[in-house]
Amino acid sequence: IRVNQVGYLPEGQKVALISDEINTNSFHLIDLNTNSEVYTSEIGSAIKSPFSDKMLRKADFSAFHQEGEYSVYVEGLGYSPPFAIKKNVYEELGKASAKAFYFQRASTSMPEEYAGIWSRNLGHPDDKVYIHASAASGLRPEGTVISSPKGWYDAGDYNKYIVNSGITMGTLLSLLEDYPHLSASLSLDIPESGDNIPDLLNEILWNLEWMATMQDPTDGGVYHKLTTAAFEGMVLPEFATSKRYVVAKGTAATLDFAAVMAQASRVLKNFNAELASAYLEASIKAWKWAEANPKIFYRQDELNKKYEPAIQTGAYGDESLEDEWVWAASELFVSTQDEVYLKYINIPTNFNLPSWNKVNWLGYYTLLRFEQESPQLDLKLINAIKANLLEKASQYVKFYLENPYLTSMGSSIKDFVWGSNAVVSNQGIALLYAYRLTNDQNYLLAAQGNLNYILGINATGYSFVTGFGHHSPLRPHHRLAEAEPEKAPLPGFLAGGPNPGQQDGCDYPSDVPDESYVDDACSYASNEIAINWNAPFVYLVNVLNHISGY
Ligand code: 9MR
Repeated sequence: IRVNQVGYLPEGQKVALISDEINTNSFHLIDLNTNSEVYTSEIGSAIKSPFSDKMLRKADFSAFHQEGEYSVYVEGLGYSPPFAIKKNVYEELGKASAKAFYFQRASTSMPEEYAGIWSRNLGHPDDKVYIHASAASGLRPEGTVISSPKGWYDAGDYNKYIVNSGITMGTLLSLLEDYPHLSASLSLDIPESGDNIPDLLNEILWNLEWMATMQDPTDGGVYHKLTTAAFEGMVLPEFATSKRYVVAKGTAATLDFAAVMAQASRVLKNFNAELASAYLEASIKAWKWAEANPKIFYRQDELNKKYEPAIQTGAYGDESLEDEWVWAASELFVSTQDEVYLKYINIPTNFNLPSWNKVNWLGYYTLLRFEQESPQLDLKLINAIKANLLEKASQYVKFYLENPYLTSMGSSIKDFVWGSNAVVSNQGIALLYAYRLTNDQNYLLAAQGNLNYILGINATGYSFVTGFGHHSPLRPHHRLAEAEPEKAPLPGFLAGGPNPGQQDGCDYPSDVPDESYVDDACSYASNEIAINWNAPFVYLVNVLNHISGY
């Protein structure tokens, strides 16, 4: 019996999913505090799972509104995991998913006051980072030492990658721009809490300050990543002391940097005007470097043939950069109102979901957000953005209504990629934009369906966020967690999710796409955590909590 293991809003839609292994036709809602039955109803007819032979049936208890702790009981099957029905039921989860970024901070100790049982000593000061042979240029020959502190660890590993910081920052900054009140009220209990800057922005600044150091001040180009040569062991940061390098500058990293800095300059304007203008300047400088160097791809294997030491960490290589141009140009256009950027923003002919290597729609979302303030924008462009977004969102709704898991996830088999939980989260964001455009409740319901999927109504039965739900990941591929296996995993982190690619070669319980998940630290392809997966989840869960917070 699959339920949203965190819970349901009193007035919201409430559905559980039941596997058709039994003949029983009714289900019962059990109040776990009084151990009594409070509601009973019929189970719906069986629908086949799109990916396996499983037959699934709906148990709808939307008509029940009483707050409390419950379980769904079906004779012959037993009890579902427990869940709550409660106002603001996603509030703690929303905070924890944002607080997860604090836990990912490099270059700091983590006192108990903010980190609880996950307190730790300082690691990765990154005040002595080496210019790798692949990055040598001008005033910075190979071996030059630079300082590049702060930033977030990318994922389960301890490296800091500009390309992946790009989409992560774009997503979080967009949450600040789309829902300023929500963002201002999100209290994260971090060292900066209580100053006059929203906690979420303070958290973002930790990574922004690092990103700023990744630009070569002489020419404006941006280093692709800051990394050790090989991945570190499963140890705490203070013991992960291998030499760290910045490697080759690249066009993708530089354009992503330009986009983030331009967007950050808008968000920061009201809080720190000086920093805002410095970041806008950095953005323009990066843009100019990219214009002069439009095809510098990060090709790790080729670089490894030429330079030492060989770099074995995450490549984030991307050779199709039209989308990066669109994103950077959109952010720069909105921040500067300079029409020179417009010619880089092509009219979209379809919608593609944001991912670390496909970022054009981050730009289009921004243009939509600033439609009113930007009369220079071609109406054809704006209309195409809206039409393509709504077309895709309607397809998501259609699939959500038809498939037994009641989510847009899986409308394409390609949804189940490495980091599929970022896919379901980003689909949720697209649905929320469609809802903002049209006020059509169906988009909102489908977005909620995606949250339900993440929190338990999926083929694996896991709630994919550490620390939330009765059956959630205990062994994520996360060095901070694996270094101290006696502790519960750090909370608020979204696992990568089902991935039939199974590139890690671990022992998976199933090869079926939506079941290809294993809660084992071995499984970096299905059970790693990553900043670009948490960011869209932070957006989805906090916005749903905010707009349906009855
Ligand atoms: O999220 C990335 C995924 O799309 C790629 O297929 C995969 C292999 O290149 O890499 C993933 O990113 C990892 C990065 O390379 C290193 N840090 C951990 C990231 C999440 O697994």
